[in-house]
Formats: sequence, structure tokens, C-alpha cells
Amino acid sequence: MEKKKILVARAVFPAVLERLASHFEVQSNQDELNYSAPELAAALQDKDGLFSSPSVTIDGALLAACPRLKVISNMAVGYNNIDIAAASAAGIMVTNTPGVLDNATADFGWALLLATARRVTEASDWLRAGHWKKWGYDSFLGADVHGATLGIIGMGRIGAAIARRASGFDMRVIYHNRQPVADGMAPGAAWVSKQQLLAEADHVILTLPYSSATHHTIGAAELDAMKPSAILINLARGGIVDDAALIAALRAHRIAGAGLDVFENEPAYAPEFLSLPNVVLTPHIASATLSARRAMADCAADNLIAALHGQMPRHLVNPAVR
Ligand code: 8YV
Repeated sequence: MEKKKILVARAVFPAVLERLASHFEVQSNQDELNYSAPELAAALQDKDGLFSSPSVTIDGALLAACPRLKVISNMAVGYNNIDIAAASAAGIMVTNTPGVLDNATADFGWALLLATARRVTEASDWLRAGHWKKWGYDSFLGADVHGATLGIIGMGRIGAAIARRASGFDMRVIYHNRQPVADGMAPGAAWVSKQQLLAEADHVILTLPYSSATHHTIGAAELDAMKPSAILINLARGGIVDDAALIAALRAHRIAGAGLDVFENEPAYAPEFLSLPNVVLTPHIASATLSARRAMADCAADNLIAALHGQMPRHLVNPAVR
């Protein structure tokens, strides 16, 4: 039987590519060429499946130009890079990789929170620049993390993994979702309104998916509602925070600091962030451990293999298509 054809749109682990090649005729992009939209459409003309990632924009226009495409397997839990309504209307299955990255991503949320609250990168840069001549009782005073109130906006699997870790820091944990989560999902964490969370949290962590409904969940008004001593951590998606409003708030010391793994328009970011000492900036690496990224790639491959072999993929985002 003739093999189905897939495009792997970004570089991926060679072993995963080999596995895909044992099932499909694969066109891969190990050289990380930056496909324009027409180039992507051209590459997808004869493809049944697409192995993609959040850096690949898959909109209605692209889907309309790729009539043969049956499955999009996104190597990420988030899938806001894909127009799901257009994919569903075209009968294209979309899959994602939930679960396998929760702990690595939660660990990184803590890395960003601790680094920002305790000014780790700022102090490290200062030492590297040769400024350390004597110890100072007030050098790089930061904010306490232990015993503080942690506010989590978006209590899903990753938010819950962050909340679990908070018990080791003796923290009070509050969270906001549209509705309280089921008992047992976030033991000890209390649902509060967004306003209450912003007013009471010493540290706010964002772990909610991006959509038009969550666009600018944190803007000027929300930053104003936070404590001046508060730290904001975004490891969810760019666009959940209004970056221009955040820069203004940081400049005016309306909040104490921010740890950011994601940005509006990434990999581009607002250059003003670079001149602010009270921000920690990382290039979308929250899930970047070898085991998590390999598990995500394996999961995305499993989904694609199942779907193109006529089986139900484990992580189907738009089940109505089946
Ligand atoms: C990915 C992520 O590493 O899963 C997601 O939604 O944001 C990250 O874990 C990144 O998007 C690249 O795939």
C-alpha cells in the first residue's frame, strides 16, 4: 500500500523523524527554513498530514489552499496557532500534546518566580560586569516567596502542578478560572474573583490558554489593581498580557517585577524590556527539558500515526470531525 505523505514543518528529534518515516513518506524541515505562507501551502499540496508547532501559523486561508490535508498534529499543548473552526469546517483533525509537559513547565514557572522575586539574573549580570567590590546589607533585596500569597490565573493541569509545589513554600494559594475546578484538582487552593486575586496575590502566575477571550487578560487596569510589591509571571502565551501596558507599569514601579517566557509577536519582543532591570526574560522554554520535549514529540507522532491509520488519535482537539 502506498504510504501517506506528511510534512514536518519544524526540526524535530531525528529518532522521531525516523519513526515517522517508517509510517509515512516524510518531507521534513531539519534545516529550519522559515516557510512563508505560500511556501507552506505549496509544501502541503500533496500532504495528508502536518506535524506542526506553535511557531507555525495555520489559518483559514492556508487550510483552504490545502484540500488534501486530513490531520494537523501540533507538538504543544497550546493550539492557538491553528484556526480550529476552519480546520473543523474542512474536516481536518487537530491534535495536541497535553499532560507530558506539565511538570517541566510547572518547574519552570517556579524558576521564573524565584529568579524574578530574588533578582537572580539582575544580580548575576551585575557580578559578571565586575561591580562586586564589597558585600552590602541591602544589596539586591528581593521579595519573599515563602509564606506569600500565590495567585494562579488558569487552574488547569499546569496551574495545578504549580499549586502543588507551593505547599513546600508554605504559601497561601488562590486561583481564578471562569468556574472553580473540581474538588481534588487543586487541593488547598481557593477560587477567588479576578479582582480579589489581583488585589491579594503577592505573586501572580498566568497559566491559561490564549484565545480571543483571554486576549489582554492582564492590561493596564489589572496591573493597577495589583500590589506595588507584586511579581507577574507569564509562561502561558504572548497576548495574554498587554506588553506595552506591562512595560509602562514596570517603568512606573506600579508592580515590582515580571518574569516572562512568552511575548506578543514572539520571537519578536518589545525592545523596552531589555532596559528594565526588574524583568527576567526567557525565549519560550518553559517545557524545554529533554524528557518533556521528547515526550511531546513522541505524543505528537503517536497522534499523527493513529489519525492517518484511521484510528482515533488520543488527543483530538476537535472531536466533531471524527
Ligand atoms: C512548547 C508550549 O514547547 O506546549 C505548549 O503550548 O507553549 C510549549 O510547551 C512550544 O510551544 C513549542 O512547541
